[in-house]
Amino acid sequence: MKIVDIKIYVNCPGRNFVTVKIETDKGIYGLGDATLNGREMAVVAYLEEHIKPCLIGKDAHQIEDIWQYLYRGCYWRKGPVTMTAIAAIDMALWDIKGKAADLPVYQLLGGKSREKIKVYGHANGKNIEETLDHLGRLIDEGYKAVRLQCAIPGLEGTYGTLADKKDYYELQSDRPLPPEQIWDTNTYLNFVPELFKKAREKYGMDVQLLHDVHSRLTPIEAARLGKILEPYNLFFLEDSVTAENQSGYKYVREHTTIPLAVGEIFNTIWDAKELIENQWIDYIRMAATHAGGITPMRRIADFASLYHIRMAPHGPPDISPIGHAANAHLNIWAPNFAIQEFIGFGGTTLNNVFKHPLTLEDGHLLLQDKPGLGVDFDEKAAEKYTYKRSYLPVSRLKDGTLWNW
Ligand code: CS2
Ligand code: MG
Repeated sequence: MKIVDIKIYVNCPGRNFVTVKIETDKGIYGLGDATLNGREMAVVAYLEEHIKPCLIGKDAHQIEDIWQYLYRGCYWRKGPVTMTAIAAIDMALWDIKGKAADLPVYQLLGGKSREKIKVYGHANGKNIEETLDHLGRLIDEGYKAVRLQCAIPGLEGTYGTLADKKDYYELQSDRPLPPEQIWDTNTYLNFVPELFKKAREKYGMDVQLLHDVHSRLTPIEAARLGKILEPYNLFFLEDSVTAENQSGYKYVREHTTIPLAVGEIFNTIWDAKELIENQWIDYIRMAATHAGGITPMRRIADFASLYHIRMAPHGPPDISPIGHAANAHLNIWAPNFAIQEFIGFGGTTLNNVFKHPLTLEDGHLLLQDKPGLGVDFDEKAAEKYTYKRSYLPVSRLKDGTLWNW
């Protein structure tokens, strides 16, 4: 089965998405997600100019060899742009193989380890009371696990909080330049324990609570936060420290028993190797769209399982339904799957463009049995949602120092 064309679509149904369609001489096509929030057009260029010419005429069934050709065959390896481009090709090839075999992709991976996929939602607010009200609504909707993010008093635009929706960056689509936000670690560390104390007082210990620090602490600050939060029994504390220096997590691990999660910005297994081998973390947050696709995610899941580490794939609204479907097939198969981040997709416009096989029920995602990934993409409908350059925010300390956003 020969690849005869590769089409790349950049659309903005609520927010920017990049979609890859691989067409074959047998009339079967496959879809892949190439969305990299804030750097979409870099991935488009990589696909159009550097990947597409090499793949026309290749056998679409040769998933592994094509992955090695695109990864190992490129002298300049790794990186989010490269691996997101490779991921989209890889997802599309698995989609094609599933359609050709008339089987859902999870069957090609080895079948089901579970019938449904446990998820966690996002509760946000401009203060603790609003955040806890949102938590209560999500509990009523059936979520068993919820991430809490609350604006920090006195800090403009804290990560993950809804300022009447326009600032919830994943859904942002008209941000011509990066907005700047202020961060202050001391204010944050003095505030956030109260959020979880109040959450437990109001809702008890059953609901599983999570929190995303978004890489803003040093290892010893993260260790301090972990210790303070231990009584509130979090499911995990995410991205407490940036992980370019993986051994930073050694210092966090030595001081606290809070479960640690990291990895949404990792793009190859090498970004996580030390963390996994030393069991410095408990959950790995890598997901198909930014980690090179389904092919490497199988390897990462198996490697992590040797060290008691479980899968908790990244799943914000800036991963398209194709990327979420790829995660879902991996989650149904992976013996060491734990939890999937999922807050739904960015509104009705998105549903005009993507038809996906996922339904949310009682805090779990159900994956409809369809051949391949089970997603469809309406190119015609997508045309009217034109790409708008949009940036993620930039973060600075009060003295102007550029900080991790
Ligand atoms: C966040 C992401 O969902 C998460 O855990 O870290 O929403 C992240 O901020 C966005 O994907 C960035 O585009
Ligand atoms: Mg995160």
